Amino acid sequence: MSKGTFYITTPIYYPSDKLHIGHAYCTVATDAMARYKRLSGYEVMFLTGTDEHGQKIEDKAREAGVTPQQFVDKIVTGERGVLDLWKLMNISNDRFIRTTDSYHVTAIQRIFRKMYDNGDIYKGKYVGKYCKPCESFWTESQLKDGKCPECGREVADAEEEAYFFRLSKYADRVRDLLENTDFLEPRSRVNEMVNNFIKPGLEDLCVSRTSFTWGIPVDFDPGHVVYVWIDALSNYITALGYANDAYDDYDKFWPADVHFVGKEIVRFHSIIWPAMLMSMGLPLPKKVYGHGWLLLDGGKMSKSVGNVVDPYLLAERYGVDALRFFLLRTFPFGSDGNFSNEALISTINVDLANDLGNLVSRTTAMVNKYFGASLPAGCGTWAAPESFDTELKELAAGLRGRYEEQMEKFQFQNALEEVFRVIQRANKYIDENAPWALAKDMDKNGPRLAHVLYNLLETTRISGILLTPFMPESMEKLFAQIGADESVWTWDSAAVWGALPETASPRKGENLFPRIDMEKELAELQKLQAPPVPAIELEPQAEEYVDFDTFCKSDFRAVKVKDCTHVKKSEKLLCFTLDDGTGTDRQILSGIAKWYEPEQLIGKTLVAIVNLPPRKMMGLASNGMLISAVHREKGEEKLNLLMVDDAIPAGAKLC
Ligand code: ME8
Repeated sequence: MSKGTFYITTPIYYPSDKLHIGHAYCTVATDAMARYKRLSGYEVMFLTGTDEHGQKIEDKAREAGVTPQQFVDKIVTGERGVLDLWKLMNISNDRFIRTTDSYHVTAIQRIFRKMYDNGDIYKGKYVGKYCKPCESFWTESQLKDGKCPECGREVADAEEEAYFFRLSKYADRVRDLLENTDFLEPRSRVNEMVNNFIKPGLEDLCVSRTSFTWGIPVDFDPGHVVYVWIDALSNYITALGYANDAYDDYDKFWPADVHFVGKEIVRFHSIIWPAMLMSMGLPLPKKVYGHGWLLLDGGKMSKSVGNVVDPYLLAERYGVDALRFFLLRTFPFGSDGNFSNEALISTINVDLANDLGNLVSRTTAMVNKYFGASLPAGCGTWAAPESFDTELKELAAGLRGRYEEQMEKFQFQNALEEVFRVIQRANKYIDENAPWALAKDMDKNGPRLAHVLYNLLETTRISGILLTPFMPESMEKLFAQIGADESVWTWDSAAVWGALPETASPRKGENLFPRIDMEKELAELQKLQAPPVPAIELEPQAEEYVDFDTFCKSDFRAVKVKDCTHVKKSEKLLCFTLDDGTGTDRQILSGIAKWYEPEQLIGKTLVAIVNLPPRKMMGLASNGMLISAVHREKGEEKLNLLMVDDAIPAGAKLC
């Protein structure tokens, strides 16, 4: 019998670059939560996906020389793309949405029209600031030192005809939602939203663009594409079939139980998203939880900063479960956490190899050594329990309740702390009972020894069930080793002491979490994580000699750029007006527009060969050639004009 439904989402990721461990953090947390809810009897809908529109993607695709669709396809479905990463991380999502999916496109057009028809979207003129990397509009008052308040980068002036969403109309209702309900957690994020965004006055939001095309066209005004955040946020309902026929479980799962989102996008989820839903007359999600960032060297791990950690590398070396466990065991979900290789290895060594791994391997080895295939019947009860027997049993039997309390608050770290308190207690119990001493006189102590080992197996089983949402594969192996079959891996049995049959057959198996040599491993990781040296390809050197007198005939001179412009109708050519020291300007055309903007070059001192015969290009005369250095990097041609010290006067001969 299902306890009900549970709908949980991650943000949908920008396929602008390969995802890193920071992205995996939220998805692993969502996965652990979804698995926990399934285990405890809920019918779960776990949604994730990709947010594929916007100017940033359009620009990147252009740089890569492919269409935006080809660009996103490669990052989403290509080798080591988004889908591969979720497979690697053992993510159990029930659905995956791409905002380029046709059903979503249709649904967004309907949603936009609905908000327009009810008067909440109107046409106006947008004047403001736009941060391209964040795809965010800002008003002057929101800028921080004139820059994007989110990423600190330069913002550009933006003015265009645009549609606006009457966000201001919903300011009071949203404020009430934030201040007087548990809609947004952790609570600290509420003050941030109210003080930074609502109190200064919520302005209407620009929700269409005309300056690029990679987006969902407004169907009644196709020059406009829908603002990416309207498109992206709506994924949470379109993926259930809202305003489309691709799915039909909107009524079953909406409103969502929780949206997990990174702290920098709480603003969109706790202000814009509820206001959109209010405008559409739809129920609001029950909760938005804003988690912290994974930091590296104190800064947010992000591809544009270049400080990312590759999940493939870590998962291949330590196993996916160890990595999943580390992410949720080490950092409190609501706060930022500093990633380090030391912390990762130390968590694996202390919690997994020492505490859990040792408990399993010592217990199963002792059962096999002292009793063969299984413990004797009757070992589960002991007429006169010692105080430490009672303590261990009570602690283990009550674990599920304490764990559940933390999981319901998304406090993964605390839930795991509860489990490990029991595991540590069990290891202490081994020392208190000294089974190796009991085993010296099996006739006298055999039944007691069997009871001690049964208690250890039972504690391991209960802990294993509650660790399953975090480490699903390893826990299956653990159950096999302690001889627990599926009937005693269940949520119900996690609260029942004694569910493991006394005569279950444990067997010592492979070491679940091998200990890592910290020093050696750190050195190895440092080598592996060093940024790759770009592969530079050079032109092969000429094999033929050129005779000296011929070479000396080439007249190389320092020249100063007086002016530089694009040549009309040519994508490649720049036209230079140069001071070559003769007193008469020299004009040279050069096919370097791909690498330089004309303004960058004015005033620079360059090198030209001036005694080449004049040539005409695009109807313009070119008298000589500018000298550049060329090479290839990752297959792409790179060019740098040779620039010399500005102290060198125009016309100086180079020899
Ligand atoms: O924001 N630590 O996409 P995104 C923790 N498309 N979380 C991190 C992180 C880090 N170092 N780096 C990124 C978007 N994230 C939008 C979402 S939802 C309707 C649209 C998290 O790919 C980040 O906080 O830039 C965000 O929650 C998620 O990865 C996706 O980021």
